[in-house]
Amino acid sequence: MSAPKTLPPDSRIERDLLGDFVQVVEQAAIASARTMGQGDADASDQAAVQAMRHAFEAVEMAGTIVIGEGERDEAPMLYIGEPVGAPAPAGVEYPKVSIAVDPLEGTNLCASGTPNAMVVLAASEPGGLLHAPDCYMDKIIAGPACRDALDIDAPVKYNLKAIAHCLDRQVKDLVIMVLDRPRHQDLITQIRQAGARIRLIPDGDLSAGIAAAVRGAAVDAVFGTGGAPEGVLTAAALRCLSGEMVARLRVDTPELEARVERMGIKDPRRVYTARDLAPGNEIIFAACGVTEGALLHGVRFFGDGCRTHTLAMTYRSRQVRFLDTVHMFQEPGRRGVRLY
Ligand code: VTB
Repeated sequence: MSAPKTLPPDSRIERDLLGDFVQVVEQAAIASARTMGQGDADASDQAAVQAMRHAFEAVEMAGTIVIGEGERDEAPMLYIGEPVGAPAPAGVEYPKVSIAVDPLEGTNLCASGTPNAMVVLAASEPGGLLHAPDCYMDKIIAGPACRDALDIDAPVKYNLKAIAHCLDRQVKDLVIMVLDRPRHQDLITQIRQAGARIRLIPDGDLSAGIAAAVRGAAVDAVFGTGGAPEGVLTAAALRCLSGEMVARLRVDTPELEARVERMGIKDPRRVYTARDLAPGNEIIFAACGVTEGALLHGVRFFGDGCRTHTLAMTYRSRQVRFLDTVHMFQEPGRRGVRLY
């Protein structure tokens, strides 16, 4: 009988770390949910960042933040390049992990108690997530049926027809999600003229992108310009869901051009697919709802505990889990679990 093969640490990411990352997003969601509706977006963000940073300390990994709260000089915690994870005992090698976080996607949504705020994390082996600059990104996102059908340089009408064709529908039946921003006025007009239906969202093109890749979520595609870091996180989720995405950085100032070059991006006009943005062989994507949403429930407190709703997905092992968890704040045995 041959000896059992030991996988190298970097190919054990999905197997060993999924449960830990679920805890990380849940702790951040619980902390930020306590600030819901208080009208202070910064305080909501800070609560999520601190809880996430704290929860990372218990994870047995040699993690590095590749997408986070900003550059080192502008963010004290979860800055780009920050090492995270528990210190390894002598002689033990923890897996090296690249981590992209959006500790509170939709800070304004949380601060105003509006749907769809969530905590998001993606992880991969080193090199598995693009180090995207904090700039805008043009994006078109759709579900697995639209494989290779999207063209970011084509007219809006063309892409809508292609999506309708892939989904075996008519353009007038499509629902397109667009961030409600003045920069999208022309895009909105073009979608309307083509005859498709639109859902305008105040924030959160990340959760919209995930919804577009999930059947039955009542959205067929996301069009428009949103954050590039959110774009990489969306791509990590789409790899797990086999969704489609085409995207391009919006590099429109000389300063940004210089920054993008410094980050090692050779062609700032490059068209990226989900695989280009999140090329990892091992990918974990975890998101926990903060406020109630279309994809995930928000955090519900009940005095001696709370209940969270988390989406946890892996790429290589092809698993999509929705986790409904009761967290008890009391010591064990003091009170029972109430499932409501
Ligand atoms: C989007 C959206 C985010 O930022 O990426 C957006 O998904 C882009 O920035 O929820 P603007 O607000 O400047 O349009 C958020 O709204 C916030 O991170």
